[in-house]
Amino acid sequence: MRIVVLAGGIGGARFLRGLKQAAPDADITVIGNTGDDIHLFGLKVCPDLDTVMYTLGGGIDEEQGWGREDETFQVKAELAAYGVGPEWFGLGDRDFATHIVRTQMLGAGYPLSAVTEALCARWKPGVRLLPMSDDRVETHVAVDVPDSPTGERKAVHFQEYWVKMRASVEAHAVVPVGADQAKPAPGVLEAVAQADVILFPPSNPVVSIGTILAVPGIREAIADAGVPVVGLSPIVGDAPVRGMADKVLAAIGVESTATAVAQHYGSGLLDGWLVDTVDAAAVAGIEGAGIRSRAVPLMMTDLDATAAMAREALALAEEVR
Ligand code: GDP
Ligand code: FO1
Ligand code: CA
Repeated sequence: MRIVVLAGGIGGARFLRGLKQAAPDADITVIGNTGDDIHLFGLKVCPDLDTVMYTLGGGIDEEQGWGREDETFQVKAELAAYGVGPEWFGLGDRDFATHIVRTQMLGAGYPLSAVTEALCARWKPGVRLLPMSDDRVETHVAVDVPDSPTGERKAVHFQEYWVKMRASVEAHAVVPVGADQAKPAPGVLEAVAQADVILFPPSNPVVSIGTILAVPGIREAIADAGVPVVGLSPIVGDAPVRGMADKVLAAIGVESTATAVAQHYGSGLLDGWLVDTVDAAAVAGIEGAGIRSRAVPLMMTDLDATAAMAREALALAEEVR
């Protein structure tokens, strides 16, 4: 079975671990979000691709969910001693090597998709990991300029909003800068067209899956694939399980509920939507919107629980096929 998964960072990566256990013989292609990418110290950093690669390859800091295990921060400290920041983004020594190799290969002319394949030759994630695009896309967030008498706004890089500001202020708009001009990376549209099932893991609907869908051609290819498209809600009990997805959902006028997120994707894109058992009352309304829905446990507390979620998603896909 050929499965295509659109993935952000932690939510996507952890779900993929469960999917690999649930469907060990499946051929899994992951279309990864690159809107979180940022250039720091002259290096290209791809947080969501790296989170998937390290999580599936066995190099992730499990507790944190991003970055390398057994990490040290000597380079960061040395840069700070030169007064070179940003100090708010914690790039570790082991992680730096990934960004150096990536930047070196990009400088030599390789596209990001080829670079990602080369990095994965080391980590062997057991899936085919494709960036959504080889073209530069960087999400920005419109926020108020503090204390501006004229109510001025400014755009900050997504990482500045998420990591430095901890999404503590209102997001007025979320813009995947460059997405409108970006082309799907080689293999992306082909994988979608050849898929037997397409899954949206419990990734951020705005800055992870929303960004991937903003690359012209990808949303259309999914809608036209003619195979079941099934998602799992990242919102449980009217709040994100982890992180600040509510802030970026508010920016696009979507409530932080499992129902609102399903309706946001819409029945034109989604065939099935899993909600957590605490949201069982939402199932009828989602089905009323033309999307088949089931309430099952959706907390990725361990690998077995996550594999059970993946089996439920595949079972729902068979129901709607
Ligand atoms: P990020 O790029 O690291 O933010 O990761 P993703 O975009 O892939 O996923 C983030 C989303 O995962 C958040 O909105 C969380 O609510 C969701 N999430 C994290 N852990 C769980 C879980 O155990 N169950 C569910 N249903 N969602 C989760
Ligand atoms: N998240 C943080 O909250 N603080 C950090 O210092 C930080 C550093 C970092 C370095 C490499 C990397 O791949 C990810 C990193 N993240 C950090 C996670 C991250 O950038 C965000 O959580 C995501 O982009 C949102 O998906
Ligand atoms: Ca992300």
